[in-house]
Amino acid sequence: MKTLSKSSLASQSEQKIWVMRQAGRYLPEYREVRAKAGDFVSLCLNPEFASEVTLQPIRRFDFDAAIIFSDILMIPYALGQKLWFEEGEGPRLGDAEWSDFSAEKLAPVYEAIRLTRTGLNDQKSLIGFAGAPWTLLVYALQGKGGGEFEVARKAVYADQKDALNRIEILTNAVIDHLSNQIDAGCDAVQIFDSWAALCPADLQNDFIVQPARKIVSSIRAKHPDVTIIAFPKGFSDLEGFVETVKPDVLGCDQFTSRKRMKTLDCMVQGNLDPLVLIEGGVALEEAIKTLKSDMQGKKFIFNLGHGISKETPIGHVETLVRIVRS
Ligand code: 1CP
Repeated sequence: MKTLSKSSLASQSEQKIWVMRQAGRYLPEYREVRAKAGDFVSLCLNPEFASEVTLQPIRRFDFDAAIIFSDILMIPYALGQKLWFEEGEGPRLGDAEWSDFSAEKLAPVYEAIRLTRTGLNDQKSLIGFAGAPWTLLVYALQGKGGGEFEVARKAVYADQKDALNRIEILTNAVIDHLSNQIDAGCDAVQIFDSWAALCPADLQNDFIVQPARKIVSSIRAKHPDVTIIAFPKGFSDLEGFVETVKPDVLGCDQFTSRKRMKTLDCMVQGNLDPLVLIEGGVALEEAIKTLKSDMQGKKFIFNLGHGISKETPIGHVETLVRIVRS
């Protein structure tokens, strides 16, 4: 029985924990492999390196699940958009002139999953992931992150028909990419809608909720045993989202109240502030214990409210795992 399998989560015998962006720059062993790979995109597309950095946080912290090392921007890349990494800044995308989704271009990701499954303890879950269509759309139209995606959000109003057409292309690409990851060995998937908070109320149904509903129902129809986690970060109508999309687990950011998390009609994950993990000390111990006790009686996967920061001391992550399991 895998750690994040539906039956294991249903029994909730032990508190499960993993951390978003658990492979990354806060680990010296990651920085070493990253330097060997040369640049970030080459790291994502090298199966041996990608598998190695996926396993590093499991070896160090014994998290309950591994998440395959890749990036949400691999989907625009597979649609033919140029992708590169501006050193010291972040990922950049070229013009959004797309062709058909090419699973072939993502073959190294699927190979990395097969390698990782072989190297991972049989009991541990391996999570595959994709960006949600809305978040992918704003990156694809803006070409980079860093702001509030004003260029992309205006482009959506300038030609809403084109934007909706792109949402459909992205939705189908997400379904294909998640299915391929499951076929390669992932037993759980997470859909990151990191910029759901930037979607205005009148567009939320078409750009966020319906695409997510289609992704979840398609994956569930093909792979009924796979645990599906949705993370619509900062989305205003979480209740409506859960009711329509029906994920197995809803990821909650650090701003979601515990009262609200407890009343949502599915299992929940996340909510610890990444900043308190950087701060450490008594503040961290208190925060972990409070979250643990607040979630008593609710099916809950321990995680952060957003990705771990590169400034996070390794000792604080060790403290986190120790207190959660105590
Ligand atoms: O080494 C480096 O300098 C690259 C930093 C980095 C890393 C470690 C990037 C560039 N991506 C990743 C890996 C990554 N990205 C994972 C790995 C698996 C894990 O251990 O969790 C995952 C799940 C992602 C997903 C991802 N990429 C998201 C969604 C999650 C989130 O944090 O909201 C987003 C928004 C991206 C885009 C992206 N890729 C990288 C950066 C720095 C960014 C953010 C760009 C921006 O908005 O400015």
